[in-house]
Amino acid sequence: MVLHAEAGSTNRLAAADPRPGTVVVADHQHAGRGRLDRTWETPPGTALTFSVVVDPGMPDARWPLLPLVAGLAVAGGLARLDPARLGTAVGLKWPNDVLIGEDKVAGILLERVSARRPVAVIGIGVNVAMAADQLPVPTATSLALAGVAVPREDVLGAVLETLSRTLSQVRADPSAVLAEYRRRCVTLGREVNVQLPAGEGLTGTAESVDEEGRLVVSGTAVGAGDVVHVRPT
Ligand code: BT5
Repeated sequence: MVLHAEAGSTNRLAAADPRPGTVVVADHQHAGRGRLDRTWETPPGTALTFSVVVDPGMPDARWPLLPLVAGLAVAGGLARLDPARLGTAVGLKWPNDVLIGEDKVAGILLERVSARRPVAVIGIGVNVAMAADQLPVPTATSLALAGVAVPREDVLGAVLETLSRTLSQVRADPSAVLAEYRRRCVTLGREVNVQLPAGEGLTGTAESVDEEGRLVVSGTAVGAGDVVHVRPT
Protein backbone atom coordinates (compact mmCIF):
# COMPACT_ATOMS: atom_id res chain seq x y z
CA MET A 1 0.00 0.00 0.00
CA VAL A 2 1.40 3.40 -1.00
CA LEU A 3 -0.15 6.42 0.70
CA HIS A 4 0.35 9.88 -0.81
CA ALA A 5 -0.58 13.04 1.08
CA GLU A 6 -1.37 14.55 -2.31
CA ALA A 7 -1.45 13.14 -5.83
CA GLY A 8 -2.66 14.15 -9.28
CA SER A 9 -4.38 10.88 -10.14
CA THR A 10 -3.90 7.58 -8.30
CA ASN A 11 -4.73 5.73 -11.53
CA ARG A 12 -1.81 7.41 -13.26
CA LEU A 13 0.53 6.56 -10.39
CA ALA A 14 -0.62 2.93 -10.30
CA ALA A 15 -0.39 2.55 -14.08
CA ALA A 16 3.21 3.80 -14.04
CA ASP A 17 4.29 0.76 -12.00
CA PRO A 18 1.50 -1.77 -12.41
CA ARG A 19 2.44 -4.59 -10.08
CA PRO A 20 -0.57 -6.75 -9.15
CA GLY A 21 -1.57 -6.24 -5.54
CA THR A 22 -0.41 -2.62 -5.41
CA VAL A 23 -2.82 -0.21 -3.75
CA VAL A 24 -2.19 3.53 -4.22
CA VAL A 25 -4.13 5.86 -1.93
CA ALA A 26 -4.18 9.66 -2.02
CA ASP A 27 -5.28 11.64 1.00
CA HIS A 28 -6.07 14.37 -1.50
CA GLN A 29 -6.26 13.91 -5.26
CA HIS A 30 -6.15 17.16 -7.21
CA ALA A 31 -6.36 15.96 -10.83
CA GLY A 32 -8.77 13.02 -10.55
CA ARG A 33 -9.86 11.45 -13.81
CA GLY A 34 -13.23 10.14 -14.86
CA ARG A 35 -14.00 8.18 -18.00
CA LEU A 36 -13.64 9.78 -21.45
CA ASP A 37 -11.40 12.61 -20.23
CA ARG A 38 -13.90 13.77 -17.64
CA THR A 39 -12.73 14.90 -14.21
CA TRP A 40 -13.33 13.56 -10.72
CA GLU A 41 -13.41 16.31 -8.14
CA THR A 42 -13.10 15.91 -4.40
CA PRO A 43 -12.50 18.61 -1.78
CA PRO A 44 -9.57 17.79 0.58
CA GLY A 45 -10.38 15.53 3.49
CA THR A 46 -13.83 14.50 2.28
CA ALA A 47 -13.24 11.57 -0.05
CA LEU A 48 -11.51 8.25 -0.47
CA THR A 49 -9.50 8.11 -3.69
CA PHE A 50 -7.42 5.05 -4.50
CA SER A 51 -6.40 2.61 -7.23
CA VAL A 52 -5.77 -1.11 -7.09
CA VAL A 53 -3.70 -3.11 -9.58
CA VAL A 54 -5.30 -6.47 -10.28
CA ASP A 55 -4.31 -9.42 -12.41
CA PRO A 56 -7.83 -10.68 -13.10
CA GLY A 57 -6.65 -14.13 -14.16
CA MET A 58 -9.46 -14.27 -16.71
CA PRO A 59 -9.48 -14.84 -20.44
CA ASP A 60 -9.77 -11.69 -22.56
CA ALA A 61 -13.36 -12.57 -23.43
CA ARG A 62 -14.35 -12.09 -19.77
CA TRP A 63 -12.63 -8.69 -19.29
CA PRO A 64 -15.84 -6.78 -20.10
CA LEU A 65 -17.26 -8.16 -16.84
CA LEU A 66 -14.58 -6.42 -14.77
CA PRO A 67 -16.18 -2.95 -14.61
CA LEU A 68 -19.39 -4.56 -13.38
CA VAL A 69 -17.49 -6.66 -10.86
CA ALA A 70 -15.74 -3.56 -9.52
CA GLY A 71 -19.05 -1.71 -9.24
CA LEU A 72 -20.69 -4.61 -7.44
CA ALA A 73 -17.76 -4.85 -5.03
CA VAL A 74 -17.85 -1.13 -4.20
CA ALA A 75 -21.64 -1.21 -3.72
CA GLY A 76 -21.36 -4.29 -1.49
CA GLY A 77 -18.51 -2.77 0.51
CA LEU A 78 -20.46 0.44 1.16
CA ALA A 79 -23.63 -1.50 2.04
CA ARG A 80 -21.71 -3.47 4.66
CA LEU A 81 -20.61 -0.29 6.46
CA ASP A 82 -24.14 0.32 7.69
CA PRO A 83 -26.54 -2.41 6.58
CA ALA A 84 -29.56 -0.68 8.09
CA ARG A 85 -29.05 2.59 6.18
CA LEU A 86 -27.20 1.35 3.10
CA GLY A 87 -28.04 -2.34 2.70
CA THR A 88 -30.69 -1.79 0.05
CA ALA A 89 -30.20 1.95 -0.59
CA VAL A 90 -26.96 1.47 -2.53
CA GLY A 91 -27.63 0.76 -6.19
CA LEU A 92 -25.69 0.49 -9.42
CA LYS A 93 -26.35 2.45 -12.56
CA TRP A 94 -25.01 0.35 -15.40
CA PRO A 95 -22.16 -0.22 -15.82
CA ASN A 96 -20.69 0.93 -12.51
CA ASP A 97 -21.88 4.23 -11.09
CA VAL A 98 -22.60 3.62 -7.42
CA LEU A 99 -25.72 5.46 -6.33
CA ILE A 100 -27.55 6.19 -3.12
CA GLY A 101 -31.10 6.80 -4.26
CA GLU A 102 -30.63 8.66 -7.56
CA ASP A 103 -27.31 10.30 -6.70
CA LYS A 104 -23.73 9.19 -7.31
CA VAL A 105 -21.71 8.36 -4.21
CA ALA A 106 -18.80 6.59 -5.93
CA GLY A 107 -17.23 6.37 -9.38
CA ILE A 108 -14.91 3.80 -10.91
CA LEU A 109 -12.33 4.13 -13.66
CA LEU A 110 -11.02 0.79 -14.89
CA GLU A 111 -8.07 0.80 -17.25
CA ARG A 112 -6.27 -2.06 -18.94
CA VAL A 113 -2.52 -1.67 -18.76
CA SER A 114 -0.05 -3.90 -20.53
CA ALA A 115 2.66 -5.11 -18.19
CA ARG A 116 4.25 -8.55 -18.61
CA ARG A 117 0.63 -9.60 -18.99
CA PRO A 118 -2.32 -7.25 -19.08
CA VAL A 119 -3.46 -6.02 -15.69
CA ALA A 120 -6.40 -3.91 -14.61
CA VAL A 121 -5.92 -0.63 -12.77
CA ILE A 122 -9.15 -0.10 -10.87
CA GLY A 123 -9.54 3.49 -9.65
CA ILE A 124 -12.23 4.10 -7.07
CA GLY A 125 -13.48 7.39 -5.70
CA VAL A 126 -15.96 7.40 -2.81
CA ASN A 127 -17.60 10.56 -1.49
CA VAL A 128 -17.29 9.96 2.24
CA ALA A 129 -17.72 13.11 4.26
CA MET A 130 -18.85 15.86 1.86
CA ALA A 131 -21.47 18.27 3.11
CA ALA A 132 -24.10 19.42 0.61
CA ASP A 133 -22.20 22.61 -0.23
CA GLN A 134 -19.03 20.60 -0.99
CA LEU A 135 -20.57 18.39 -3.68
CA PRO A 136 -18.84 18.99 -7.02
CA VAL A 137 -22.01 18.42 -9.08
CA PRO A 138 -25.73 18.41 -8.19
CA THR A 139 -26.01 14.71 -9.08
CA ALA A 140 -23.51 13.72 -6.37
CA THR A 141 -24.08 12.63 -2.80
CA SER A 142 -21.93 11.35 0.06
CA LEU A 143 -22.07 8.74 2.78
CA ALA A 144 -22.32 11.57 5.34
CA LEU A 145 -25.36 13.00 3.56
CA ALA A 146 -26.92 9.53 3.75
CA GLY A 147 -26.45 9.65 7.52
CA VAL A 148 -23.38 7.42 7.63
CA ALA A 149 -20.38 8.95 9.44
CA VAL A 150 -17.46 6.62 8.95
CA PRO A 151 -13.67 7.06 8.75
CA ARG A 152 -12.19 6.78 5.27
CA GLU A 153 -9.96 3.89 6.41
CA ASP A 154 -13.05 1.82 7.20
CA VAL A 155 -14.42 2.46 3.71
CA LEU A 156 -11.09 1.44 2.17
CA GLY A 157 -10.98 -1.76 4.22
CA ALA A 158 -14.55 -2.74 3.39
CA VAL A 159 -14.17 -2.08 -0.34
CA LEU A 160 -10.82 -3.89 -0.66
CA GLU A 161 -12.29 -6.90 1.10
CA THR A 162 -15.38 -7.13 -1.12
CA LEU A 163 -13.28 -6.46 -4.23
CA SER A 164 -10.97 -9.36 -3.50
CA ARG A 165 -13.91 -11.65 -2.71
CA THR A 166 -15.90 -10.63 -5.79
CA LEU A 167 -12.88 -11.13 -8.08
CA SER A 168 -12.44 -14.67 -6.75
CA GLN A 169 -16.14 -15.35 -7.23
CA VAL A 170 -16.15 -14.14 -10.84
CA ARG A 171 -13.26 -16.44 -11.71
CA ALA A 172 -15.13 -19.40 -10.28
CA ASP A 173 -18.73 -18.61 -11.23
CA PRO A 174 -19.34 -15.55 -13.43
CA SER A 175 -23.06 -16.32 -13.77
CA ALA A 176 -23.58 -16.13 -10.01
CA VAL A 177 -21.80 -12.75 -9.85
CA LEU A 178 -23.90 -11.46 -12.75
CA ALA A 179 -27.05 -12.58 -10.95
CA GLU A 180 -25.96 -10.59 -7.88
CA TYR A 181 -25.10 -7.63 -10.12
CA ARG A 182 -28.61 -7.67 -11.61
CA ARG A 183 -30.12 -7.57 -8.11
CA ARG A 184 -28.16 -4.39 -7.31
CA CYS A 185 -28.62 -2.74 -10.71
CA VAL A 186 -31.28 -0.04 -10.47
CA THR A 187 -31.07 0.62 -14.22
CA LEU A 188 -33.05 -2.53 -14.97
CA GLY A 189 -36.69 -1.89 -15.72
CA ARG A 190 -36.11 1.84 -16.22
CA GLU A 191 -36.52 3.92 -19.31
CA VAL A 192 -33.02 4.99 -20.26
CA ASN A 193 -31.16 7.09 -22.74
CA VAL A 194 -27.76 5.65 -23.65
CA GLN A 195 -25.09 7.82 -25.23
CA LEU A 196 -23.06 5.37 -27.30
CA PRO A 197 -19.29 5.85 -27.80
CA ALA A 198 -19.78 6.68 -31.50
CA GLY A 199 -21.96 9.60 -30.48
CA GLU A 200 -25.46 8.40 -31.29
CA GLY A 201 -28.15 7.94 -28.64
CA LEU A 202 -30.46 5.05 -27.88
CA THR A 203 -33.66 5.39 -25.87
CA GLY A 204 -35.69 2.48 -24.57
CA THR A 205 -36.33 0.19 -21.66
CA ALA A 206 -33.35 -1.38 -19.90
CA GLU A 207 -34.48 -4.99 -20.05
CA SER A 208 -31.54 -7.04 -18.85
CA VAL A 209 -27.82 -7.40 -18.39
CA ASP A 210 -26.66 -10.32 -20.52
CA GLU A 211 -23.99 -12.91 -19.72
CA GLU A 212 -21.34 -10.71 -21.36
CA GLY A 213 -22.23 -7.85 -19.04
CA ARG A 214 -23.92 -5.82 -21.80
CA LEU A 215 -27.04 -3.76 -21.12
CA VAL A 216 -29.97 -4.81 -23.29
CA VAL A 217 -32.08 -1.77 -24.19
CA SER A 218 -35.31 -2.60 -26.03
CA GLY A 219 -33.63 -5.57 -27.68
CA THR A 220 -30.25 -3.96 -28.45
CA ALA A 221 -27.21 -5.11 -26.45
CA VAL A 222 -24.89 -2.24 -25.55
CA GLY A 223 -21.30 -2.91 -24.46
CA ALA A 224 -20.27 0.62 -23.51
CA GLY A 225 -22.01 3.94 -23.11
CA ASP A 226 -23.31 6.55 -20.69
CA VAL A 227 -26.72 5.86 -19.27
CA VAL A 228 -29.23 8.45 -18.15
CA HIS A 229 -32.18 7.16 -16.17
CA VAL A 230 -35.12 8.91 -17.76
CA ARG A 231 -37.93 7.93 -15.39
CA PRO A 232 -39.26 4.80 -13.75
CA THR A 233 -41.30 2.59 -16.06
C1 BT5 B 1 -16.19 8.09 -13.04
O1 BT5 B 1 -16.15 8.68 -14.27
O2 BT5 B 1 -17.16 8.01 -12.34
C2 BT5 B 1 -14.86 7.52 -12.60
C3 BT5 B 1 -14.32 8.22 -11.40
C4 BT5 B 1 -13.07 7.52 -10.89
C5 BT5 B 1 -12.39 8.30 -9.83
C6 BT5 B 1 -11.26 7.55 -9.21
S1 BT5 B 1 -10.59 8.35 -7.82
C7 BT5 B 1 -9.21 7.33 -7.80
C8 BT5 B 1 -8.84 7.06 -9.24
N1 BT5 B 1 -7.90 8.02 -9.77
C9 BT5 B 1 -8.44 8.76 -10.75
O3 BT5 B 1 -7.84 9.67 -11.36
N2 BT5 B 1 -9.70 8.37 -10.97
C10 BT5 B 1 -10.07 7.26 -10.13
P1 BT5 B 1 -17.40 9.21 -15.08
O4 BT5 B 1 -18.45 8.15 -15.12
O5 BT5 B 1 -16.84 9.72 -16.34
O6 BT5 B 1 -17.97 10.37 -14.19
C11 BT5 B 1 -17.37 11.65 -14.18
C12 BT5 B 1 -18.46 12.67 -13.94
O7 BT5 B 1 -18.97 12.52 -12.59
C13 BT5 B 1 -17.99 14.10 -14.02
O8 BT5 B 1 -18.07 14.59 -15.33
C14 BT5 B 1 -18.95 14.84 -13.08
O9 BT5 B 1 -20.17 15.11 -13.73
C15 BT5 B 1 -19.24 13.79 -12.04
N3 BT5 B 1 -18.41 13.94 -10.85
C16 BT5 B 1 -17.17 14.50 -10.71
N4 BT5 B 1 -16.73 14.38 -9.46
C17 BT5 B 1 -17.70 13.72 -8.77
C18 BT5 B 1 -17.84 13.29 -7.43
N5 BT5 B 1 -16.89 13.46 -6.50
N6 BT5 B 1 -18.98 12.64 -7.09
C19 BT5 B 1 -19.97 12.42 -7.98
N7 BT5 B 1 -19.90 12.80 -9.26
C20 BT5 B 1 -18.78 13.45 -9.66
